Parts: sequence; C-alpha cells; structure tokens
Amino acid sequence: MSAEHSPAARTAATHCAYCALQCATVLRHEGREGGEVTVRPADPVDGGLCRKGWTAPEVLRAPDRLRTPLLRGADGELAPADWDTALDFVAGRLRELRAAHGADAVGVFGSGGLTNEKAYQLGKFARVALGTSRIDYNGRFCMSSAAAAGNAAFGLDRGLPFPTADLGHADVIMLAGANPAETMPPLMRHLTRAELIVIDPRRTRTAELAALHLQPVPGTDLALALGLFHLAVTEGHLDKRYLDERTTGFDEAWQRALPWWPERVESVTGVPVAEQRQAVRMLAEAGRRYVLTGRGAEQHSKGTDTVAAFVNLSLALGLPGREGSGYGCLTGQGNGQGGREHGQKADQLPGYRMITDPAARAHVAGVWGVDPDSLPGPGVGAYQLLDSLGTPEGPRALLVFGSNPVVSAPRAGHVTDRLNALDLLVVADFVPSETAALADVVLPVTQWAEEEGTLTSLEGRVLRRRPVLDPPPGVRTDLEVLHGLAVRLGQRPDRFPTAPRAVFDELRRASAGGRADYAGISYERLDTGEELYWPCPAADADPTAPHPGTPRMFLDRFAHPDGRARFAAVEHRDSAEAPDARLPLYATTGRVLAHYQSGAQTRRVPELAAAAPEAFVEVHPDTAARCGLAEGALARVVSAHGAVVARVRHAPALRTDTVFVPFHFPGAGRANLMTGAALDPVSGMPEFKLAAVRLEAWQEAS
Ligand SMILES: Nc1nc2c(c(=O)[nH]1)N[C@H]1C(S)=C(S)[C@@H](COP(=O)(O)OP(=O)(O)OC[C@H]3O[C@@H](n4cnc5c(=O)[nH]c(N)nc54)[C@H](O)[C@@H]3O)O[C@H]1N2
Ligand SMILES: Nc1nc2c(c(=O)[nH]1)N[C@H]1C(S)=C(S)[C@@H](COP(=O)(O)OP(=O)(O)OC[C@H]3O[C@@H](n4cnc5c(=O)[nH]c(N)nc54)[C@H](O)[C@@H]3O)O[C@H]1N2
Ligand code: SF4
Ligand SMILES: [Mo]
Repeated sequence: MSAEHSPAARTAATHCAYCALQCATVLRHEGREGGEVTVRPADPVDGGLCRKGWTAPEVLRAPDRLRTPLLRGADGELAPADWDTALDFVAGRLRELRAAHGADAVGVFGSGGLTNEKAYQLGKFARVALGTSRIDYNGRFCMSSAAAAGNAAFGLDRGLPFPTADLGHADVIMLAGANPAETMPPLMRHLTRAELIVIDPRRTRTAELAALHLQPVPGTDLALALGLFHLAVTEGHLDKRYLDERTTGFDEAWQRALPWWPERVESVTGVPVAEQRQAVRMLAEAGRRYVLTGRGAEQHSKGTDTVAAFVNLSLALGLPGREGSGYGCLTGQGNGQGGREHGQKADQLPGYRMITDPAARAHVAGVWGVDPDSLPGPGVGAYQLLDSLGTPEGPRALLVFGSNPVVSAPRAGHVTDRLNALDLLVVADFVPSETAALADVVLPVTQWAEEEGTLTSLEGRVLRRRPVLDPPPGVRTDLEVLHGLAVRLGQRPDRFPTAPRAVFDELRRASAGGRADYAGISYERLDTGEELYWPCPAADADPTAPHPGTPRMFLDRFAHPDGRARFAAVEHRDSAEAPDARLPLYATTGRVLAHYQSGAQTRRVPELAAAAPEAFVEVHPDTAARCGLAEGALARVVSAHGAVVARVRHAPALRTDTVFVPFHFPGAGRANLMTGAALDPVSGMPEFKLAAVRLEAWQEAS
C-alpha cells in the first residue's frame, strides 16, 4: 500500500530543524509506527532546502537516539533508569547542592536552538525554581557581538530589521565575514541580483560569486571598516541630510576614522588601496545597498567594535532605516533571534528586558507571581560560566539544554576539564553528544518533528513549528522535563505548564511592553498564515484591528529615546594573539555545508558524514610545502592552547599566512582545542576566529 493511501499518514507544515533561515517545509509521515518521515520545501518554486535540511529526518531515527534516561552508576557507567528515578535524583542533588553552597551553585546552559517557549521557560526555571543567576547560553558564542553593537547603534537588536526577501532587490550587498553559500544556501537566491562585495580571508564559495573579494588578514576587519568609512567621507559620499536628521555621534566617530587613510589600512589588513576604493565606490554609487555581517567579523575579542565600525559605514552612507537599504547581521541558529529575547541570557528577562532594570523586574515578577526581590541579579557570560564550573566560586552543578560545549566552546580542553570537575552534570538531548557522554544524568528529549512551538527567524518573523509524529516511547519534551524538575523543587505545577501554547501565551504577557514585544502574536494568528514580525504589541482599543507586526523597523525613527541612530567612536586594536616565530600562522575556524555546529546531529546522517567525514585543515599549497606537508597528510595544528589533528587540504586561493579548520568534529579533531579564551569586553564573545598556530606532521600511529 502506498503512503498516499495509508489511513494514518500525516503531514505537517513546519520549518527546518537547523539554521536561522528556517526554511518552510512540509513533513510527511507514513503513519505506521517507526515509519519513514520525508521532508520537502513548502514552496519548491520559491526555493529548495540545503542538504542538511533535506536529510534532517534521518536524525529522528538515528540508531543511537536516546530513548530512556541514563544515570551514571557506581561503576562509572551510564545505565538506563526510569524517569521518576532520574528526575528524583537530579532534584535531590540540586536541593543538596543549593542547601550547602547557595542558589548560584547551580548553573544552566541554554541554546539558540531552543524554541521560544523552551527558551522562556528555561529562563524562568533558572530564576524562579532554582533562584540562580548563573544562566547563559550558546548564543553568546554566536551573535552576541552583533547584538551588542545593534543595541548601541539602533536602540534595539533584530538581526535583519527588514524581510530577507528585500535583499533580492538590492544592487550591491557587502558581506563581511559571512559565507551563506555554505551556511545558508537557499539565501543565495536572494543574492543573485546584487553585486556582492565579500570580505573573507578565504576564497569561499560565496567569495567566488562576488564582484569584489577583499581578503584581509584575520582579525583586521575593524581597521578595514574604519578605512572604508574614512574613504566614504573623503570621497564625498556622506549622506549629510540623513546624518543631521537621523543620527548622532558622527564627529567623534569620524575623529577615530580620520587616521585610517587607505595606505595605512592596506599595511594592517593587506587589502590593496584600489580594492578599498572600489568597495566604497560600489556601495556609495548603487541604488539599493546593504551591509551585512557574519561570524567572521563578529567572533573576535573586538567583535562588538568591529560590527559598530561596519554600522558606522552604513550610517555614513545613509542606509539603515530606509526601505531598500540597511545594515543587518545574519543570525545563525534556528532560534538565534528568539533565543536572545526571552530571558536565557545572563543579563536579561523576557521581552529583551534588562534584569537590572527595576521596572522590568517588577513587570516580569508580576507575570510569574513572585516577589521582584526574589529574582536574582545578572549572572556571567557563557565562557565565564563554563570556566568557573567546579571552582570554589562557581557552580557545582550544570544543566545543559541544547548545546554541546565539549566540541563548540572555546578552549575546549579546559572546558572539558571544568565539566568533569562538577558534582553534577545533567544534559537533555536526543543523541548522545560528546557533552552527554560526560554527564551524570542524560535526559532524552523530543526532536523538532515531534513537537510544537515557535521560532523567530533571522528576519524577526515568528514561525510555527508543528509535529508530524509522536515522540518515541520513553522520550519527553524539554518543557515536560522542566515541569518535572520544577515540581520536585517545590514549585506549583501550574507555574510550569507543559503545553507550548500555554507557555507562549505567558511569554506574550511577559514580553508585553518590552523591546521585543510579542503580545499581539498568537498561535491562532500564525495558524491562519499571517506573517508576523516583532515588535507586535497587543491591540489596544480595538481587538478587531490587531497590530500587523513590523516587517521593516526604524523607517520613521530608531529605538533610542531621541529616535536617532548612534555612531560609535571605535578604534582598531590588535587581536589577543599574533603570529610569531614559534607560531607563525593565523588559524581561523568556521563551517562547511555538510555539518551543523558541533555536528552532533549531522554526523549521524550517513550522507553528510560521507561528504565531510573528518576534521581537515585548509592550507595554501606553498605553506603546506614549507611545513613539509602533502595534501591528504595528517597535520597537528598547534596553538598556545592545544593542538588539533586534521587532514591537510590544499586551498590555492587562501592567504598564505592563514589556515582554516571547521569546528564540526569531535575528539582530537576539535578545532576548539586550539582556540583561546580572549573575550570581547562588551559582548563576552570569544576569539573563535583567530589563533596563532604552527603546522606539524602527525603520524597516525604516534
Ligand atoms: N552548514 C552550516 N550552516 C550553518 C551552520 C553550520 O554549522 N553549518 N551554523 C549556523 C550558525 S549557528 C551560524 S552562527 C551561521 C554562521 O554563518 P557564517 O558566519 O557564514 O559562518 P562561518 O563559517 O562561521 O564564518 C563565515 C566566514 O568568516 C570567515 N572568516 C574567518 N575569520 C575571519 C576574519 O577575521 N574576518 C572576516 N571578514 N572573515 C573571517 C571564514 O573564512 C568563513 O568563511 O551559520 C548557520 N548555518
Ligand atoms: N571554533 C569555533 N567554535 C564555534 C563557532 C565557530 O565558528 N568556531 N561557532 C559558535 C557558534 S556561532 C555557535 S551557535 C555554537 C554552537 O554550538 P553548540 O552550542 O554546541 O550547538 P549544537 O551543535 O547545535 O548543539 C546542540 C546540541 O543540542 C541538541 N539539541 C538540538 N536541539 C535541541 C532541543 O531543542 N533541546 C535539547 N535539549 N537539545 C537539543 C543537539 O542534539 C546537540 O547535541 O558553536 C560556537 N563554536
Ligand atoms: S538553509 Fe538552514 S533552514 Fe534552510 S534547509 Fe538549510 S539548514 Fe534548514
Ligand atoms: Mo551560531
């Protein structure tokens, strides 16, 4: 019998399991238990899916899918346990640790991969059920620099403050440190009309499509952006009227850019003067133009200032807050946008409110039914949190929801030691990730195709996730896990509902009046197919005229009280490390098409694992030869922090002073074994994109 005629066959209109593009998909389940799930793009004419999206259903049936809680026994091995035993054990240990060491002895690590409902509930669980300030999430490692710069410049941070499709009408787009041809392939259909200016030390697939490719020394984008700003001014491209009417702070910012004349910029960045001029001319003379940043510009110890410098450039040209032009950050994780709005960040409460703001505390405490004074203060950023685990000042227990820091955190060798020093590590996941393998308790949870909720895409649009099949027996949702723990910690059951819709309705109230206002968005509206972008406040007087949401922000005013965008007075500075005689090369890190993040999901898809089976290092052939390394040989990429074992891959168009290591692989191939712990002072972003290294030959047997 074909699936078409199977009475129990189900379909669901939902969105992809992975990145922030959140491609619309239709899932189909054959119906019978254990039957196949297939995925197709919701609108095949409008655009397909990338390879990860097409193969995502395979993770649902991964042979090592977690189906029962695991508890580490006296023999040191993880062994199956029932849910009551596992949750009783966790709650009991949390109570003991809190009683002995105080509420901050328990830490929580969340994720930009969690739905809005989970992210909200996790933040509430930490502040109300645990009373801890020690919560942060992997988004700190993702767009925190762009978020900090966006908040400072515009008064509000929404990655793209315009619909993604607007890019399709652009004439020129500058991409600073983004490789969407590999990280968001379906986005490329919006980038075919525009001439692209790509800034990347590597000649990526995106750079190959560019009209102009600038190849700076890693870690020098700030100098480059200051130089482009300088040229925009000296070549007469300032939009003076826009500056007067819509911005403040130009003079101070210009004073800092003044000494960045083109020849000096060339000497620091390696980008020839002629190419700098061409970039500015292209951007200045085009009709519809955008400046976009990705992780290549942002994941530095000066990431916030680097983004600010690109924002300065876009303000000088009058781009933000106008239809048909703008600045944007290409947010990465599935719910990277929503994940930073609902309170899993150390310094935040829902609605993108600050936890230090008394009015914000009072509002959210009111929704939660608790005393505002009972809410903890701000905690610390993700790296500081991981770095402090198991130390006298740091948490003794950590609960991880949706991250695999053993692979993805900077200075991963050290972070692994910190995780091992905990009294209690609890990991909720659906596969035995490298981090779950270290845990004392592993809690098996549902995957995207088995659950419902909402996610907020990179353009600030709220999307519905819908289930196409029931979870396997023995598996619970993250919301059910939080409920089970909260009740065991003495919370009223109704305070931690398990129905996503109920959580979303509470989130709406908690966000009402905040910067990221979801009050006017409901499952009902979304289910009618309405396209809703936040901010979307509640309808005031007339409930028949609900707020339409805000696809394009800042058209009339920016979100600062005076309505103006702010230039930032930023200065270039060196990265934490520089090559020297001992470690003569720059190493940078990033992504390849076939794998997602720490690879916990995509390494379990045979087609993707075959496409990218092991860690590799891209090296210019001359550099490889100088290090005595043939293509295909194994190399050790050695930094001051550790070494990565990776297979040499020739990259003839790469800078000869730079190597590239993707971070998707486990064990000795972890790129983060070589990254250090330098952090951006504002955002807490680690320096993922730069380490000083040397290459050595490595014998497999050695
Ligand atoms: N296939 C795939 N797609 C993904 C993901 C994935 O893991 N795999 N993850 C998702 C997530 S969470 C994110 S955050 C996005 C990230 O999306 P991108 O930002 O596009 O990804 P990256 O590869 O981290 O970095 C982009 C580029 O920065 C370059 N770069 C390195 N150092 C520098 C530098 O100093 N300056 C400049 N200008 N460029 C530099 C790298 O060579 C790389 O090509 O992708 C999302 N999509
Ligand atoms: N060197 C280097 N390191 C990097 C980066 C880089 O460019 N270079 N990029 C950084 C960036 S931008 C990011 S976003 C991070 C990402 O790195 P991680 O935070 O490690 O993200 P993932 O690999 O997506 O980990 C998600 C884990 O959670 C599980 N999971 C997925 N969805 C859910 C869910 O809904 N609930 C629960 N409980 N579990 C779930 C998955 O199975 C997986 O094991 O890596 C950062 N690390
Ligand atoms: S681009 Fe992102 S959302 Fe779209 S199919 Fe690929 S991983 Fe999924
Ligand atoms: Mo990310």
